[in-house]
Amino acid sequence: MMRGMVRLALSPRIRRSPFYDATIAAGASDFTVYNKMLMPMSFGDLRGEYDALTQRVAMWDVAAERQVQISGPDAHACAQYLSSRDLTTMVEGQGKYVAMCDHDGVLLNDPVLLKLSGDRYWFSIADADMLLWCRAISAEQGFDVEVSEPDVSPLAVQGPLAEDLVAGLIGEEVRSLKYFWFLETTLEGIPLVVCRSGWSKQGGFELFLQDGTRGTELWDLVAAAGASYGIAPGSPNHVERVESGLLSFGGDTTQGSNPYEAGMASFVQPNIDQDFIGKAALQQVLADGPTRLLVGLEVGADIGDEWLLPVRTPVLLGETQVGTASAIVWSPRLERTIGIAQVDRSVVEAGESVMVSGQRGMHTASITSLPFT
Ligand code: THG
Repeated sequence: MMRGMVRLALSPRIRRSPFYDATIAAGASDFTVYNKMLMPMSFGDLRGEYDALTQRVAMWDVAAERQVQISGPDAHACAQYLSSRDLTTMVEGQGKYVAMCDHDGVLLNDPVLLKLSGDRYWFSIADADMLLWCRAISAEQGFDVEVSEPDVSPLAVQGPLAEDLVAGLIGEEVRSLKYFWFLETTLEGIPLVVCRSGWSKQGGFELFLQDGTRGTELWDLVAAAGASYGIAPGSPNHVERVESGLLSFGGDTTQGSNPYEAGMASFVQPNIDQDFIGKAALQQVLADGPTRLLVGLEVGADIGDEWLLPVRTPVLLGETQVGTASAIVWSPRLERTIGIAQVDRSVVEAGESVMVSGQRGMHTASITSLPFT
């Protein structure tokens, strides 16, 4: 069924999630490697997984979204220096979507940052070695912090029925959590952080398991509580995230992309008083304007399942490559073919139509802003 099928020889360097056994038992069929950990990509029925996510509720092993913990007296200063967003008003129990950049303003990661206390933060990271980066930066800056990867593994519960399910399981207090805010609790003695978050626009929570020996137990509790809601196992959903215009770091971005080229302009504040890595470079990008923009594509062809998996394909204007499409999908919600691409700003601003290549030839596409409506 899946394009590009390979067999992956497992070695100890490829880590197992605490939910690995449970996902295998639930029928996980396809995995990727993310932060050196196996992450399920499908349970064999991508359309069924999309329907569960958008109509009912889905559960995803996203343990590969590892945490980089910054703890100690300088934790706040260190977290701020690593983030291109103002953290001064952030309070305990709050999370924020932030960009982490290098000194040239290049996007290194797009984590959700959780403030557990005044001296303890978690960067919940996308796929890149941020532990090394954070350790190096904190040491070079002389911050009085410890940088570690704690035993923490998120399990996402996403979909229109997710809130009822999690409220029944954890307690009614989860209903009043604002986006990316969280509480600490236990479920049958399993220590959890429960956060209103997740990589979909269907609503939901992530249960951050704080004891890696109890993954199967947590998975089974959620699956049992979810049975009456029609819960199904799934994974971060390629089609829904394109419909919702959510950034896939490392998928939509290329080496050297800055946050403005990744659609993260509203999460970057280069003109704040605080110093942070890449500040001067980002001020320059803001002044000059980015060279490329992350945009939506409306593709004038019914491609069916031609592009079931994320693939990169050139975006052309005449003979010239003017961008790269990182996803093209058939949208069941919009009933048309849509995509996400990085395209030269001049082409976007001129309102040009472009071409993208598919397995069966070239398709015309018009450029639109994200998210799709
Ligand atoms: N869960 C956890 N950690 C993660 C991810 C996750 N870390 C990496 C990656 N995924 C982070 N990526 C995103 C991208 C977008 C959103 C969440 C995580 C998101 N964005 C909304 C938007 O762009 O419209 C809202 C942002 C806002 O308003 O602040 O939800 O999945 N644990």
